[in-house]
Amino acid sequence: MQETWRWFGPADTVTLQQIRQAGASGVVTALDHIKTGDIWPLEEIKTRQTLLTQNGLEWTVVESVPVHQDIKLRNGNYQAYINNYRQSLINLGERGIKRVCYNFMPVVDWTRTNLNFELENSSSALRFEMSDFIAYDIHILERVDAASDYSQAQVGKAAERYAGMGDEEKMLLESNIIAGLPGGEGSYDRQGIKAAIEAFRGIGTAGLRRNLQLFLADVIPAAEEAGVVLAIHPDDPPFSLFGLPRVVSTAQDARAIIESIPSTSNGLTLCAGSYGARSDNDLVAMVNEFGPSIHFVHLRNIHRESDGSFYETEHLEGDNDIVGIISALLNQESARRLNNSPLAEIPMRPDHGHAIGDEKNDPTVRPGYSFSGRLKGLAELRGVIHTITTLARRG
Ligand code: DNO
Repeated sequence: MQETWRWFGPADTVTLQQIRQAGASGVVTALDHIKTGDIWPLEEIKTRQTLLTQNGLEWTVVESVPVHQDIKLRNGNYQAYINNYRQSLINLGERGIKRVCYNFMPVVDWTRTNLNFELENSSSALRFEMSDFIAYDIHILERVDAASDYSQAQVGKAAERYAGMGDEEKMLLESNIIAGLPGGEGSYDRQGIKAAIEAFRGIGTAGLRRNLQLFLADVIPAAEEAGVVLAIHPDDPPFSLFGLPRVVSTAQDARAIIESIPSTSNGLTLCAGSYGARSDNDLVAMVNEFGPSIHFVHLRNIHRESDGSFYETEHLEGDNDIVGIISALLNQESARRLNNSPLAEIPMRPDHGHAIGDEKNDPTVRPGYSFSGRLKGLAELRGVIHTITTLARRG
């Protein structure tokens, strides 16, 4: 597997030199300054790529070329945005950048309620607390009919939670949920998110799924022509938020996407932490089943709780069988090598890390994207990969 590292561009507090020192050879980055829906100009792609090569690094994966909400809704300017998307893929292909991650989550990208969840060793992790989210939805956002999307027990627990919250806690919860996390697309204020949710009201799971398929039908031929593979990122968390549908949450969802347009360009990002937040997703089985379609991997771990809450654990602790997932991925790579696939080596990045040491209270460190936390994760994952490949070589 190729070790990669997510970099948020020249404004990132982590330098390219640090990324090399961490041992990664590839960078996962995006032109986040370009407005969602606009074309990524060839020149700008080249500038970013040159900067990386000058520092001894390769631009391995684009994460993400965001999909405009009009495309997800298939209204407004969606046709123009789709044309732009195709052009961006063609421009990336022209520079030899072959892997593009994207997602199809409506309104909010990845979402957590607590960005500073203190662990026993006093480092901090990201957490999604179900009753906090529901308390926000019903009592702070006051989304119309929100309570009807939850069970009575959930509503009761959320009411209790809300009653115990101070004003500051409410404000922090709101900003954690709606202000947007690193690399995420949506950043809203309260009115803005209400309007965005309203726009998706009534679209339903079938509608969103159809719009995804139509989008793929429109862009996959361009991706193929450009020699680019797309890798859809799962919903994070992998269940409905704000009563809205999510269509990339389960093995069944992934299967439906792959089968809708059989093409190497129509692929998946295996985000272990996202799919793994549901106990009914068997990640090792998913790697075995979807292997040839997996073009990018996010390795991280979570601890699940019975009410749907979870927090991000150490990379080798938690409920995901990371060793099993990596073994299955390495088998997949061997199979690809036998077929002389040009995409044999699968890029992985240590996804998120705890805020440890000085980075814990440093406001310039992006939530989940500390240097030391990810460095620790990468080193541990590298150890697993090294062990498995060494033992396999020895037979
Ligand atoms: C979180 C990330 C997401 C992801 C996008 C993909 O850490 O995995 O921001 O990059 O949702 O489109």
